[in-house]
Amino acid sequence: MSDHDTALLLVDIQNDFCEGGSLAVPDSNAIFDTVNQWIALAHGRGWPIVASRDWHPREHCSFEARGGPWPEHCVQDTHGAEFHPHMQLPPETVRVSKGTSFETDAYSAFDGTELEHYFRRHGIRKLVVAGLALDVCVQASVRDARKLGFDVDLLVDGTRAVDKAEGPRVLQTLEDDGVHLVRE
Ligand code: VGL
Ligand code: ZN
Repeated sequence: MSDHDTALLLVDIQNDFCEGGSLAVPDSNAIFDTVNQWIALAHGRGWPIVASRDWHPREHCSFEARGGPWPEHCVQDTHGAEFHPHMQLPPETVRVSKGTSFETDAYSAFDGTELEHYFRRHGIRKLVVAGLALDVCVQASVRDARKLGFDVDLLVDGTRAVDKAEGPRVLQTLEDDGVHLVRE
């Protein structure tokens, strides 16, 4: 198989979005088997691996204390903002930070990061995507990827929704948008 044009994109797999975190996604710890299998596969095939992280300054506009929709989460350089230790990232993983401005939020890994340029420079046309949360940052990232013309495989077992009831609807919407849903 020729797959020199494929990259693995892991969205926001950080302590605060996992079980025990301040914005814990239900059942999120169930994603690690799939995530780590695909990291190993990507590593073996020499695909670029990109891990995005939500990386907010203190008093970010998305926090409830500022009138935003979310509890405080992923504050820069705190434990909650660290990549979850169960995710076995190889050293050459490209880390991308987003949501770093005080007054602007960024759900998509492409928003304000110039990640598109990194993929283009490496001749990437296809993305395999997993991460948290399905109904927030994974959805936004995948929609942007489709708008930018990337082929997208979404790892259904490697993602979970914050609002559990939203999960199936989001998957359907993404599939309608041309995303390939991969169930192991
Ligand atoms: C996210 C809520 C707030 C996410 C980020 O990564 O899905 N969700 N900020
Ligand atoms: Zn956030």
